[in-house]
Amino acid sequence: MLDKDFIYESPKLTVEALKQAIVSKLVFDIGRSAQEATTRDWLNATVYAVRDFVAEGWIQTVNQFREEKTRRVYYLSMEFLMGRVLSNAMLSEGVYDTAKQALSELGLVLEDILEKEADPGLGNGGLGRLAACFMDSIATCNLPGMGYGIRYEYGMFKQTIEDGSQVEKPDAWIAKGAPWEFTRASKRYRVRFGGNLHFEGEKCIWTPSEEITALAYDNIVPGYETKSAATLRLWTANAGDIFNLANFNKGDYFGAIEERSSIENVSRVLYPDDSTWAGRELRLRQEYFLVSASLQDIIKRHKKFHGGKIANLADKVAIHLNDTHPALAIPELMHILVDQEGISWKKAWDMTRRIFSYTCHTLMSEALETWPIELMAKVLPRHLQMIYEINAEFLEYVRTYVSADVDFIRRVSLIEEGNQRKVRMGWLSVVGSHKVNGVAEIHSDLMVSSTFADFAKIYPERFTNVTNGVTPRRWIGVANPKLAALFDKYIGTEWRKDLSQLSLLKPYIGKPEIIGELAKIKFANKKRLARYVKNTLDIEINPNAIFDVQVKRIHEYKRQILNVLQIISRYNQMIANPEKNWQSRVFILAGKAASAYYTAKQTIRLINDIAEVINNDERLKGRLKVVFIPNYSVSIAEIIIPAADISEQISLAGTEASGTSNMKFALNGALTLGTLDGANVEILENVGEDNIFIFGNTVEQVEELRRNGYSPVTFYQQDEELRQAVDQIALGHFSPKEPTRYQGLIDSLRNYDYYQSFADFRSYADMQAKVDEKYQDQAAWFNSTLENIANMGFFSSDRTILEYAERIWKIKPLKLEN
Ligand code: GLS
Repeated sequence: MLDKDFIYESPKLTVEALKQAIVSKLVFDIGRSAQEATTRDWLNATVYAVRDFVAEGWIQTVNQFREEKTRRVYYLSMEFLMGRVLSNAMLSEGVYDTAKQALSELGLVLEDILEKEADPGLGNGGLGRLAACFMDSIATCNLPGMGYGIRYEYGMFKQTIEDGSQVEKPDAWIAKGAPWEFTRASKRYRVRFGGNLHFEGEKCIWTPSEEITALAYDNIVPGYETKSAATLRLWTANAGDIFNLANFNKGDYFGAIEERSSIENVSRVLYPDDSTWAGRELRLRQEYFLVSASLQDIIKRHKKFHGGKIANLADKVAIHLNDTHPALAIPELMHILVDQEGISWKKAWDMTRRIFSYTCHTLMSEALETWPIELMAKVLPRHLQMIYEINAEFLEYVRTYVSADVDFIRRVSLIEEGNQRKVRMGWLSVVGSHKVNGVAEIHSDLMVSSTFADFAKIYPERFTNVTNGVTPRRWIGVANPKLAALFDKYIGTEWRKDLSQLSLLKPYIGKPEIIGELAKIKFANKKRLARYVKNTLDIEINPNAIFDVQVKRIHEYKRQILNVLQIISRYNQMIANPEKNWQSRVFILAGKAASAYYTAKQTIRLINDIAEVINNDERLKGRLKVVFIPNYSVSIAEIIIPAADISEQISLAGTEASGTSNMKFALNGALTLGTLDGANVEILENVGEDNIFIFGNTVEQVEELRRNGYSPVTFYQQDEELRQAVDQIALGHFSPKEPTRYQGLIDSLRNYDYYQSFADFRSYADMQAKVDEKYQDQAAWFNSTLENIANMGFFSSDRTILEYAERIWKIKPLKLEN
């Protein structure tokens, strides 16, 4: 038995020690000699060596949380879009340069090794990436917190472009090995589904008919320059030793493992859609799988460290619902407290509401989850029954204290009536939480004035705003090392942990030296992106042109189509007037379309079709290029974002809850071209109107247009440039082999244009002209860039997470022992 006071002395992090560690991992953990090792073997050996250093602090943090019995937060999310880990971990541990040198002495190039790391795509877009930034901030701010998610075997699909169209390929990321994770063979829980209910007196007994096992894998999330590290626990469905011997003996080999595969399907694949999800049973099962395994784990841990006591759970535990996806945690906790722990309903409900908080990430009605009653009754009968009880009590409260108006009651009921009755998960999340927040000021305001207006009357104190943020470690430190070095030179290194320090750059505004350096860094990053584009797409782009970038999921509300219309109109003007001194531009787009979302897929095809025509038109002399970069992911974002001059954030006002790429771009010195939507509004407030290009209708104007019967065709008729662009698409100018390819798309725009692209076209195109004009004066441009950066300190996920900690979770950063 190890002495309690035994102290593990980690080796000093010299180049020599790291070299030894890497080679030792290669030989003893991977079983390869240096002579036969592949780059992937070296990657894994390096990961194992670095992981040792991180693990030490991690174990210490976990122990300290345990000993201090601190209140903790558990962040439940169906998505964590973590990105590659190694370079971030090395920077956090301060061993980046040491590792580079160690590898170089072993005859290896660090950058080649980093490129081999898989980029786990366990999320769709902003929501999942935000969860990853939050984990990074929880660790860096020494907060007692832990994330829970699903270890999907297949992450977000790989996007390839074939003949201009998106083709989805499976992303079997685990197959390459997941060297960061620790398998927790002893952390396994039974998750049960189906069956029936019966009552014994007052007591409801659930007899499930199916059972699967959830197995834990722990991922360490290192904090920056702190010993602290957070845990992200991901669950895998495991069929254990289920094997149908009867089938096997009959020679039915598939039958023998059929049940096993159907069980393991629960953690097989991430739903590749975050806004128009398919209402399938598998998704419901996935959500419950996450919730049930996580809650069992949370309660087991709590009891272990509080002498088996559960009564103080709400004092010690905060659970956060990342959107409605994990909302089943509310009835699940009630089920545990009432059915298993024998706590009274009233007391259990009081505890539940003190424990949960919920973030609403979207106001798109199709993204607000509802589950058909029949499905819920089949998969989770006890939970449905509990939801009915919660609803009855809630409606009773509303009738007594708020309003007896039948229509109001119908609207707020957790059960949607109609041909098909459904459970409203957003409503359940509000009723079962003590705080509900939106993710940017404008979004939180709209949340209480539209989607949750009735609930804001019932629980006015429950709603709040916490504006999103991003981690500067990844989005500047990893993605843009040259810019990071510039900051270090002028304002010191603290900005990585306190982004408000960027304001120390303000005295340098207008100083030619720093502005010149900024311009050089941007140029170098543009050259890096140009090389990537050349290597992957064989398209030459000119780093002296404006790099105008729109990268995000492809969705009608994000209005890639507005960008396309403006590009075509620019193209037409250049062709009509080729001798004019046109500002060179490269339009760069990237993003995935949900596999069943036809319009989004058509949009990708259209972008590639116009790229084909424009890029090959010699009359333009290379002054206009359009590039669609396939398979947008965290690691591709790390190349694109630092290279952007213009960040396109052009969603229809009132539709993008926050956006977070807008923050990453501005921090990397791109100027925002955007509508008054989401966090753009707060970016404008921070950077000032001279340093941002704002256009388009406001939320109020959008609503007024809708109220008065918006007629896109009127805008089409009035604006000749718009009309020409629209007609060209409709008549097959960009798809000569199939002239009617975009007929449907254009008909829908001309007749409905739900996201009002036509209404905003003119002000968008005019603002684009102002961009050209401003870019002519390079000194003024880069001065704006600097002013932008210096005013972006608010948008750190550390600030965001500390707001959650203080105002919502009521948890405090830990003072770490050295
Ligand atoms: C999203 C929103 O669409 C984004 O605007 C937001 O920045 C993000 C994180 O809060 O959440 N909601 C969603 O369902 N997917 C998102 O990216």
